[in-house]
Amino acid sequence: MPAPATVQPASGVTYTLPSSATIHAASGATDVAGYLATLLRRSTGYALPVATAGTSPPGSGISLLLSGADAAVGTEGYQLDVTAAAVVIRAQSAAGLFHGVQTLRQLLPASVESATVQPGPWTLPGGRIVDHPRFGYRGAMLDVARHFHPVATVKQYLDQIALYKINYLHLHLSDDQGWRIAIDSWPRLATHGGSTQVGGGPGGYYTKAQFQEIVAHAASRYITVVPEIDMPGHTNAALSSYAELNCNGVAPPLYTGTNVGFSSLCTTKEVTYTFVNQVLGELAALTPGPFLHIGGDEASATPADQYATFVNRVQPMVTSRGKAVMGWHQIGASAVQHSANRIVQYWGLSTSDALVNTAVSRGAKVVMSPANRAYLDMKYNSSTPIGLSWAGFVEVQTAYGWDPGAYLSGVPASAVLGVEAPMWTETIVTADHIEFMAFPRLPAIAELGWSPWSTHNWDSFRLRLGAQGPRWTALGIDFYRSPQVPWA
Ligand code: TNX
Repeated sequence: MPAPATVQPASGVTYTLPSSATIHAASGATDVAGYLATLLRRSTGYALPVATAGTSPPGSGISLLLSGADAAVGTEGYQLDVTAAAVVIRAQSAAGLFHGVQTLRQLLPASVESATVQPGPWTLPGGRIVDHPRFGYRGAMLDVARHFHPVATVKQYLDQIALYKINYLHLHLSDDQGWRIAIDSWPRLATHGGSTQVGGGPGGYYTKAQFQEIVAHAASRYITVVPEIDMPGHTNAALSSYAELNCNGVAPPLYTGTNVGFSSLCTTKEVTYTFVNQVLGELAALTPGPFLHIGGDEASATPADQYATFVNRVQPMVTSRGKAVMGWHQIGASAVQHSANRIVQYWGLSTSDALVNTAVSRGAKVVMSPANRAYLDMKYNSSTPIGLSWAGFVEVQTAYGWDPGAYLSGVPASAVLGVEAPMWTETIVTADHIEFMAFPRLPAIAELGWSPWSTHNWDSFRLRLGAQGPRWTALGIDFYRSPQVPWA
């Protein structure tokens, strides 16, 4: 999970990890080898020393090599060979090896995920997998604005989404209810704007050091962080922090409800552009990844002509820092210009969208997050205790049953950069809530992003998904036991 591109089982062949095994790592693969060793030591209790490998596999143990892979693996894929004597993962990049390690985990018994030593034996089926992703962007989004989620929760979510070869984490860092990242040039954004959340709890924000800690943890899981500052709407927390950002010069109170579409930066004031430019400058400096997300959704409190003027002025503030603009698909409005390598994120309910078509005709790429399929904050059914239902109920089969490459009319697969599963947190307060809403739907979206469409098959998917249950239990993940899935 996700289904590999090609699998050739070797019938009757198995490999059993001996207690004396060594992990051999090519130079450039030692980080991944260390990650694998840490993971396997916990449940096997074996020493599993990491040694430097040459270019050819040593014939025993587990090898992670950066040469000799089938060319089909590309930049992010891997080749995994399991014989009676050894396990060898080959890739063209450390990211490819990391993805191969996720597959290796799933070939071992579920108890390999346990935090304490388990009896084994640690046996895997023999064969060859040659695997690579369908799409380059496989994302998850966490809204840390409606309810603040501390660094430890974000790190744990990163560890969980990495299991399914997700490679982007989009952090929704600002909204009406909270501003969650320290900005030196506008300090009240965090100290005042970050001081509450939906329902009126204490909120919180990330210092720059904490944000960098998240970025670094993500990088150790081969995940790139996409930070979002939502504008010109969804900005009450900023407007409350600085009176001058309001057209009437009056700061509104902080907001702890769940309405949308009532706030707007003052698009006719020059100070607004100084503000946005400084915020994006500081954010770009904290972001090694290629994208800055500028939001742009539900700006109903901004007149349409001013919306376009605003986005047209903001986009160059992103590209001048060497980043590409990402935004919700409303930035596809025809009065808004294209900007280099722009990404529009589709979150609508329909299978055709004029704004997306306009953006694509000008060269934009699309990340697919249709709310009635990919939103992890939608309830599973009418009795789900948390979540929203404005886009409908989203059971596992609904989350799985669509093709991101052929979903929107007029948007060919070649214009689709990938998929993203957003988790809005109006009702999602704890790490446990995040797990319950993400599992099992996140793996469904991850498979749509990774696996070739030729492998798409609900009957196979639900069986493979059911087999993940004991792994989640061993990992302490509290998941929704969908009646659509035969849980192992
Ligand atoms: C719509 S989707 C929103 C968010 C809400 C979400 C709740 C989008 C771009 N905007 O502001 O949190 O619905 O599901």
